[in-house]
Amino acid sequence: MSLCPVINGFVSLWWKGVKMARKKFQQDTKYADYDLDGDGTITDQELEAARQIKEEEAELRKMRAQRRMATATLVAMGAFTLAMFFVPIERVEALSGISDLFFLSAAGIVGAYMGMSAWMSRK
Ligand SMILES: [Ca+2]
Repeated sequence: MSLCPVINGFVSLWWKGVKMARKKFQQDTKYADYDLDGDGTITDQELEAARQIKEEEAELRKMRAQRRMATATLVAMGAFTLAMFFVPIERVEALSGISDLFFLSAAGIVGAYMGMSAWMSRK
């Protein structure tokens, strides 16, 4: 029976390989949603699709944030202009340096957003 330890060694090695090849997700894993077709197995294709979906969502969030920033800048420009009608003229003259800078930089932000969205839609 001198062969027995050798065979045992091979069997345990094989079993180790089998256990390593068969991976399982933990109970209630956060990756459960990645099983897109619901067959209980998360394939490489499903993981890849989930990664692409996440990337797309991140891109959409970024674009929404930029659109909100441009919208807020436009609204602020309008509000600033409207406020000029109600502010005494000497204050307007005192603030003229700031308001010039404000309008230039706000127009830059809105223009950059518009140019970037036009460039992105062409791509
Ligand atoms: Ca699946």
